[in-house]
Amino acid sequence: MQEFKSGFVSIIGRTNVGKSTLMNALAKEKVSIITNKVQTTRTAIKAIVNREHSQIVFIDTPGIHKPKNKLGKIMVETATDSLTDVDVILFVVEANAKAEIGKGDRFLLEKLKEKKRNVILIINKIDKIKKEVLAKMIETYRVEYDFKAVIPTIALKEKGIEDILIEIEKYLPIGPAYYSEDEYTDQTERQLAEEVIREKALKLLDQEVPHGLYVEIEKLKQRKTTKGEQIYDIEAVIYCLKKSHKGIIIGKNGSMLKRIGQYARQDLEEMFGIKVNLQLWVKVKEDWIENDQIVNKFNTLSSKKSRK
Ligand SMILES: Nc1nc2c(ncn2[C@@H]2O[C@H](COP(=O)(O)OP(=O)(O)OP(=O)(O)O)[C@@H](O)[C@H]2O)c(=O)[nH]1
Ligand SMILES: [Mg+2]
Repeated sequence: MQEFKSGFVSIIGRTNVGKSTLMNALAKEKVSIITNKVQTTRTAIKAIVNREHSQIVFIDTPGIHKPKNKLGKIMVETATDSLTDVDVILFVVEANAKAEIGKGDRFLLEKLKEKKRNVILIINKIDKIKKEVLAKMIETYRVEYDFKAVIPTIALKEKGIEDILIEIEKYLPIGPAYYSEDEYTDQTERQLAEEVIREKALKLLDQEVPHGLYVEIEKLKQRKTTKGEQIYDIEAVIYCLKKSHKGIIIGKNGSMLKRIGQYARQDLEEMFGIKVNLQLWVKVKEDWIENDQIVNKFNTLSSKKSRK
């Protein structure tokens, strides 16, 4: 009989390479939010994948970038901290036409060399390059590090996903499941809702406005309507850095906020499988991005259940 295995797998890489897209594809669930903007993921987010002979706990992490504020610093720390105490690391890089190793990737490679862990290199977005370039990229990286495997993927189209799962299983220790089978993430409904609202704001807003946002759910409660239907009442505040940003988020006659709310509600209804009544407010909290008390709550890695 095949013995059951379980373990933790950290997904790391530069910002915007497709880590969250990859994790959602691995989990077959929307756990982490995705946008085409940099620095989308802010905290370590777990997705649990149950297989016949294993349970794999993935940790999606904020992208590596040059931090410009305290929030950024905490984000990069969260990502690098996640390299410790995991069984496998998925190092995700983006396919590029020059087959080069960029600065951010080089920084991570050096970190990986210090850690001596099982590292699988994922070359994502291979839909953007030619086959010859991919071969060159694999070679360039292989020279730098003794990867357990190199797997090219198109996370967006869920290509290469099963290969990753099979490869990871080889390096997991024998052990029981950490989470019960019906759990697919460690995030609460409140956190999932906050992230979905932030995703829509990130997607709809431009320039520096979306990066200065954070969302807080103030109310999340189920109720029965007069028709006997179950509905979720969700009230949330979108905090921004400046008064001028507040105006942009609300938009002309409230049009922007309405759009953010509409898109978020659609996703939330799908996610929770129940009707949602969503109300959004916008408030200014100047300089929160440099405020220790606020940004420290984004450093979730140490405070959350990891190994039991
Ligand atoms: N062409 C292409 N685009 C992809 C692929 N995978 C992801 N993307 C896109 O890349 C962008 C970034 O994806 P994310 O998953 O948010 O990237 P991330 O690495 O989690 O980014 P951060 O959280 O900011 O570090 C999105 O627009 C995705 O749709 C892929 O295989 N091919
Ligand atoms: Mg992400």
